[in-house]
Amino acid sequence: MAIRCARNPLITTNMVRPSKQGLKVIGVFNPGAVQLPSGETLLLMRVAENYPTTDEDLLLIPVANREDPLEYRISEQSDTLNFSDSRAVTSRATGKVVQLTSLSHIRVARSMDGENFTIDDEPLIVPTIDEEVWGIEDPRVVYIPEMKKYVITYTAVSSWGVATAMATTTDFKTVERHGLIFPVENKDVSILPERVGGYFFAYHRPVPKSFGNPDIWSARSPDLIHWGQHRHVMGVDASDKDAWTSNRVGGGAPSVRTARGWLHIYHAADKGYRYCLGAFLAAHDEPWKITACSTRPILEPDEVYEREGFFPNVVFTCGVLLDGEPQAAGTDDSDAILRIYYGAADDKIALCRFRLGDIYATLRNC
Ligand code: MAN
Repeated sequence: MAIRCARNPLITTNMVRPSKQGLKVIGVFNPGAVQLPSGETLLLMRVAENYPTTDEDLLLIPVANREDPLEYRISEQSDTLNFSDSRAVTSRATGKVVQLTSLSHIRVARSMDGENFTIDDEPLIVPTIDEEVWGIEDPRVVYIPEMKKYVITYTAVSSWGVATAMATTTDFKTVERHGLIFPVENKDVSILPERVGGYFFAYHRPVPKSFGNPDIWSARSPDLIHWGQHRHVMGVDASDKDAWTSNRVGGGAPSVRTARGWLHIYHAADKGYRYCLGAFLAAHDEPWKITACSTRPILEPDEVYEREGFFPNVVFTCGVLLDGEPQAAGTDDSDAILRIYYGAADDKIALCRFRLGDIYATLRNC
């Protein structure tokens, strides 16, 4: 029932100019998406870069606040460091990440038909503050009518951990930064496009360390900066070690208003770090209450471009658009088309479409 775009993958690394001379683009993925009043579709893409080298034994990693790359000699350091995860170098002693293998920033791609994109040469947002020196990742974007601004939430990474920062823009050429809104370790933050009961709502994904799991939570805020009244929304399936949601769940793009509630497309990973997408509906007036959800994935990494890449077997979305005007609660919007822009195997961007009715048909009470 997922209708993958025949042009997939829509955006690949060779279409993206490096942000600085000497750097190489190794991934373009996990984009946020927004449709402008002109009908133009904008993607806010995560672009990952490192320094190219012909020496397979050498890793040259850019860091935001330094000119020269960090050098890792794999053969010399493999007694103490583990290089098996393409995304990060970890310590063999502690199992903790000591360095990511690339530096990400946020770049805009623009399209009138939603499939053919022109990519800006310059980044929209680059890592700047100390809490971002290992990169900024996985942007979500939503238009907030009362502010007349687009609000962007993105993951900010440093040796201190993974946090979520916020920026706003009106023109997608310049941004105003608002600093961190959720401290470490918390990511996958998406904001509802409307206030509910006078408050803004966000889904977020803290990672508990002593016990508990990486689950989806909600929070509310009077001003998008101060967040409180946190509630647990959806958890991993801890009862089945092989479940597609057994390892982690996390929110995707800002929810879209449908006739049946707020529709949210989320990701889930199993113990083998295979990432799939699922959907849930939440009540219009109580977005922390899930009324129906997927029992099986709505999108799985089946195609070659989803199975093979920088980090294999991943479909991951930060950008979902519902075509047409939202229908009133209780009406039938089954024929409306949902576009899901997603990262495939952590290095390219793809698109799939769904009839809303086809998603509804898969959801069960949970
Ligand atoms: C994490 C995030 C994503 C990434 C997946 C799969 O959840 O860092 O950016 O796509 O892992 O690697």
